[in-house]
Amino acid sequence: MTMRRFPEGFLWGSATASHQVEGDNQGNDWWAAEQAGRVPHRSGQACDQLNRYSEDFALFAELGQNAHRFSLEWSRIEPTPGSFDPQAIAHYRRVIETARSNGLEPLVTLHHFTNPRWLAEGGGWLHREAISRFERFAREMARAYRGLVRYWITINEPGVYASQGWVVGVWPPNRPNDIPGALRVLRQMALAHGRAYHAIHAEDPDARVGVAHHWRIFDPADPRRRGDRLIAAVRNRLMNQAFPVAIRRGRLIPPLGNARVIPWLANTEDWVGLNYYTRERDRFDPRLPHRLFGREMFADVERNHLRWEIYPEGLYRALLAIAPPGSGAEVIVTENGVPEPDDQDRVRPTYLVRHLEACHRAIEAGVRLRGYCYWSSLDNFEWAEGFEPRFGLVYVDYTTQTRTPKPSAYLYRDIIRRNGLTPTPRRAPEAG
Ligand code: IFM
Repeated sequence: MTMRRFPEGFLWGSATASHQVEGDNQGNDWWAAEQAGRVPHRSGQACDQLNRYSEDFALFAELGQNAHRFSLEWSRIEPTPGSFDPQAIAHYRRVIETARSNGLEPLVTLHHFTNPRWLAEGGGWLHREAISRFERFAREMARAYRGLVRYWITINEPGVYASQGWVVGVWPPNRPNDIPGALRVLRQMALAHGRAYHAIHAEDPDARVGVAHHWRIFDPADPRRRGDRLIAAVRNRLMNQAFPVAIRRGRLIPPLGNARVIPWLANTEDWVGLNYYTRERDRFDPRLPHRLFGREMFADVERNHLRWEIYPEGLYRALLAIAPPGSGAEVIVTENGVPEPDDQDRVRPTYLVRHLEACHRAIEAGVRLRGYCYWSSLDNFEWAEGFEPRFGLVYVDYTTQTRTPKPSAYLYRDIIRRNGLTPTPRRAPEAG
């Protein structure tokens, strides 16, 4: 088999988010929930990246990467409604410039699960004005970093945010079983994305604006059972498709809205961000209305440390579904990765290669894939799971804050250097 090359100029990066790596994020609703014991773990200093971004970015560049995805912490930048902190803006300017000076193309997320406390306390994403508040923030950011940021991501995983906060209820604002709340949040976020899209373009016509969509494969537990097929299809439509359809066609399809076309919402995606991790197999269960009548079945398959199925074929399927060949859509994998405990790196090398093989097959099938960001650049705070699952290419000792690249970081570096996959590069090479 010959070398499988990726397109010229392919973006090879890794990803993080502010609350997971920065530390000391006292102004946001996650921090408030941590202090109040409404979530099980505290983020504390996390990876202290607020102070260590410069060394970290130099390390990612040394590891061959040419792109880096990270988020701006809204609560630092706009600590009270409508007043923007010049020091925080200057800080993130240095962060973006440091990424650039290390040869890392910045992919910048505006909303990655956390909200300023004032927003959360004032009704959060359920409030009608969340849309204009987010639009104002997006406009300010595009103005502040005009010419420095090409790839903007307005919102990370809106479906996950809505379901973890309002359906499962384990994330702030901790509202379990509130399905109407979740649907309203999704609808509000779609509208907020649309407004932010236009605000960013008004400030910087060269900006390329997208969303990081979480895409999970939903398959029926038993393909012969009609109920299982139905429930998998319903979940696929709600969790995977509702949001992309809303912002592409400008239609808030039921149950998000009345399917009327909102002209300014249509085509508000210059590129598609895809976060892919796993597949779920669904069984119809009439006793679980709050779980949309479905239950996940755990078949005997390869699973990661968090019990998510490892299913590389799903990345191929997700790419074809979200950016079909011939549609013209450009896509970047904005997240894909695997957790392991402690400093283990047993699963990751093979995981990485198999998922990149899936990417390459998708390119061959005609998908316009422009980049791949592994999640995560370094171990970090995994929300309700705390620090125990480690997704990083780089190990973090949280006591000393030392960083140690794992073998998979060097494997990734070698793939990047070749801009392609050799026939069987599954063994991690030595450091150096
Ligand atoms: O850590 C998260 C990230 O914040 C959003 N996508 C999934 C990752 C792994 O769970």
